Amino acid sequence: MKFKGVIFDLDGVICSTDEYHFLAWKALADLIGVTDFSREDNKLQRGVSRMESLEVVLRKSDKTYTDEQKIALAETKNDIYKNMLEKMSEKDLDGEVLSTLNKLRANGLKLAIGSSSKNTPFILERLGLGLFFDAVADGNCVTKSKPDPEVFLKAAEYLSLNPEDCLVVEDAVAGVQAGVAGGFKVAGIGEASKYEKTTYPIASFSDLLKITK
Ligand code: B16
Ligand code: MG
Repeated sequence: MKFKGVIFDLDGVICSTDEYHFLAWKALADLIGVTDFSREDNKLQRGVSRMESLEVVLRKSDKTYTDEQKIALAETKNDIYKNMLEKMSEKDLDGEVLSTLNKLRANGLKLAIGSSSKNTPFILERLGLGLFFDAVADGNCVTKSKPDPEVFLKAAEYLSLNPEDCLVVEDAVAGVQAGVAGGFKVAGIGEASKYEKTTYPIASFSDLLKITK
């Protein structure tokens, strides 16, 4: 067995909340008169913190905002996003993702989450995965966001495993950079499958079964 554990990013890997993030940022951009916020801009928000994501929007605005106003804008976006999350249920967990997670566990691997999101506990609960993972490291327990490796190093520590024994699974360039910086091998899906630093580009979530064998 090549690995003892797998650490999954959440948004864009376990579930499609990356789309909700985009829609909520787009709604906030419209509210403040930034009408050309695009999916290309959204790629720069993947994996990074909420406040760093806000800066991606504000770079497109000609107005300046105080720190207090920025916090209020981030809260407005998060309220829009949480409204979308509230409509989620176990039906939003892809069948291939669930069966692959169960097979990885049956193969003896420890499974963890390593996400920048402060909404991680709520999303996992909505998906029926509230008690599923052996460890959860998220935006609530780190001081530095991806591409810093802190969240993945915490997840490995919670699993009592060394980075070289864990595979990180990511959809974002910043997330792959975080994994590599922490000494992990990284499987990349979606956007991350096209990134040159990704160790194992994958087309489908179940490809993880081949990589970890
Ligand atoms: P929140 P991940 C990241 O989650 C998202 O990719 C990123 O777009 C978002 O800004 C960040 O979480 C913070 O999310 O506002 O919910 O705390 O991809 O690391 O699972
Ligand atoms: Mg992600």
